[in-house]
Amino acid sequence: MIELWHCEGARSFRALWALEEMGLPYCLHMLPFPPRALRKEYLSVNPLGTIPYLIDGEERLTESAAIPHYLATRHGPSPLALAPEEPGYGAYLNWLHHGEATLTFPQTLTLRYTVFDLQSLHAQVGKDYRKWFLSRLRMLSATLEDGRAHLVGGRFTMADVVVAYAIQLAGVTGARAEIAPHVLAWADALQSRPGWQRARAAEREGAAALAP
Ligand SMILES: N[C@@H](CCC(=O)N[C@@H](CS)C(=O)NCC(=O)O)C(=O)O
Repeated sequence: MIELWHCEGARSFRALWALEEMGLPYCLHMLPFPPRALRKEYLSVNPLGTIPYLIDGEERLTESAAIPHYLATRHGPSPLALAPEEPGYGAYLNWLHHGEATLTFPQTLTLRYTVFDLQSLHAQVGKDYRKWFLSRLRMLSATLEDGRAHLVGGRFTMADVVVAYAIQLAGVTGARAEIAPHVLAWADALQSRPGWQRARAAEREGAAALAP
C-alpha cells in the first residue's frame, strides 16, 4: 500500500491529487505544519522533515512534482503522463519542473517572510519574491491565452496538477488578486474534477482528525 505524509494545503496536495486521479489505494498520514517542530518523531520517517513523503514498496520520494509523474508511469500506463515519443513531451516535463522550481519556490519565500512571520525583518524578501513569482507567470499566461483547458497534450495531465497547485497557493500568499483572469479560470476549473474534490475531502477529513 502506498503511504503519503501530508499537511493540509501544502505542496504534498499534488501527490494526494495525483493519487486520487490515478485511483490508487493509499494510506494518508496527516501532519500539523510544520511537522519538524510539531511532530519531531516524523524526522525518523523522513529525515528532511518536509512533506510530501511518499513510500511505495522500496521507493521513497520527497519531491511534489516528481511524485505525480512517478505514479502515472510506475502505476501506468496512464494518459496522465506524456510518453517520450509523444509530441509535447518536452513541454510536459518542462511544466512539471516549472510548476515547482519557478512558480512555487518563490511563493514559499513570500509565505515564510510575510505570512508565517509577520514581524520578520525580512518582510521585504517576501514582497520581492511575490513580484518575482508574478513576473514568472508570463509563460503560463501566454500558453493559456488560447482558452485551452489543459496545458499540454490536449488532455489533463500531471503537468496540470503540478502547475495548478502553484496557482492554488497564490490564494494563500495574497498574489491571487494580481493573476490574470484566464489563468485563474483555468486553475479554478480543475478544482471541479472529481479527483481534486476527493483529494480535498481526504485532506479536510485528515486535518479535522488532527485538531486537538
Ligand atoms: N521541493 C520540495 C519542497 C518540499 C518542502 O519544502 N515542503 C514544505 C511544505 S510545502 C515543507 O515541508 N516545509 C516544512 C519545513 O520546511 O519544515 C517539493 O516540491 O516537495
